[in-house]
Amino acid sequence: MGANSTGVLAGAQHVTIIGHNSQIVPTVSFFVGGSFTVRVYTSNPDLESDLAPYPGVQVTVVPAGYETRPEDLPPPPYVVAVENKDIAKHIRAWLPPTVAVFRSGSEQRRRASLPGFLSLMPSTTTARNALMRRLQILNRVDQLQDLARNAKRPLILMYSNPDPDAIGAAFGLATIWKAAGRTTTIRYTGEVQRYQNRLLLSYLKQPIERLKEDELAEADLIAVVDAQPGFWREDQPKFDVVIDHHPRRDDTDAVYVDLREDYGSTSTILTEYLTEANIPISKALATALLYGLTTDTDDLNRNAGAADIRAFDELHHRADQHFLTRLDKAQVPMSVLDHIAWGISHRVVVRDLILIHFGEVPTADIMVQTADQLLCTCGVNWTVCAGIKDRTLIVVFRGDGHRQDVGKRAALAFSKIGSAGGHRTMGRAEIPLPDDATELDSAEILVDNLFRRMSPKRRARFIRTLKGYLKGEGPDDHEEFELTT
Ligand SMILES: [Mn+2]
Repeated sequence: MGANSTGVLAGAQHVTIIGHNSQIVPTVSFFVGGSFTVRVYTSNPDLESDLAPYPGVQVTVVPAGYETRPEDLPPPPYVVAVENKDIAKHIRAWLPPTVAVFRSGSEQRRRASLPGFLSLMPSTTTARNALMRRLQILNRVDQLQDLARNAKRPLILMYSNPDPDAIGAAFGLATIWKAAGRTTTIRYTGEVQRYQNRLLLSYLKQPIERLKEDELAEADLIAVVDAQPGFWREDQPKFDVVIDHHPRRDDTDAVYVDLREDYGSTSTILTEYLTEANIPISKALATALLYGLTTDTDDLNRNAGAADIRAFDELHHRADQHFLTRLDKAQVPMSVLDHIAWGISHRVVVRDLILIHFGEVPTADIMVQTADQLLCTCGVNWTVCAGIKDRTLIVVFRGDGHRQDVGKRAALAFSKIGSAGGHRTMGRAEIPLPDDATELDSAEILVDNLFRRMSPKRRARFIRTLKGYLKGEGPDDHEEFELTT
């Protein structure tokens, strides 16, 4: 890549090198290779002929000691190529005020010498460690591909209901095996339940299906990703390959095992294999791997380390961002919309709180979705949504965690009469209703426990309002307006 092709380097096509040490010829060669024009000031007259073969290099011989500043010194950046500290100081004194002053050679040399100079090259140790890491990964990819070359029917199995990380990792491993000339069957043992995961599978257009009875017996190379053989409590298949980031189980054993507990996702491991081995990552694969990585690490906020951030960097420009946005936004089931609408128009606002009591609900998901959605209201720091399911009053708390701990609030209000708790931004209480309690009585239980310090008069007004809402009409049924074909 030419230096002109990137915006970052566009302003630095010229460099001035000052000195005479052994690094000067390789340094000039380095910059000429990047299409830089190079100006050299040196006390060594031989360098004039040594550097003659390099195009775009202008050499000026200066008196030894570098005590006189040349009149025609170009603007920064500068590379100082001397070993002697005093001479380096003399040269630094020539230069205008700038941060772009390098010392030739690697980091190690610089540390042992002078402050105030940037290092031109990473240290040999840094470069060597990066290469060793890469060689280890390449060795792993060789092992994996050898296994595939010796097999006719490779099978990747995902445990139970596959999540995005398992799907991304399976697709990644199948791609590595495809590069070795094998077509891999990808299967799961449970069901794909979450809407997002079904959407992902239909987007990927890969034949990823539930395991059929004879497929396991027919396979001659079996891998598990994002799980370990011990996850199967019965009928555990005999696995040849295990790639996972869950804590190692004592009984995990296979021909090929790669377990990285310090990685945020299994998709990260597969991304490393693919990028280091230079195996092309399609848009669909990048999308699956990135979705696996970001769901497992909560967008790099949880259990994410340097490897995960590197993988994110490799994937995000290759992935289908519009589809990922769709996956991210698709959170509310259609059937919940009318309940959210009812909730919004029957809300009670107490300072920075929105409280809604739905009464009897078909599913507790209604409270969860509504509490999540209404937290986007300006001036609202927490939401509490209650409802009754199976004679249990379920109270869902959501907060921004900024000024309050809703898990603590949930516990404080309801732990004496039911199970209650959570963490700073999410809480939940489940209170079994007494046999004789009606839907209307549940409003009293809710308000009396949640607002113990409120004056009885205000509390009574509060309860009256909620009861009024519960006696009114419930959510509309919008089915007739759906124009789905
Ligand atoms: Mn995972």
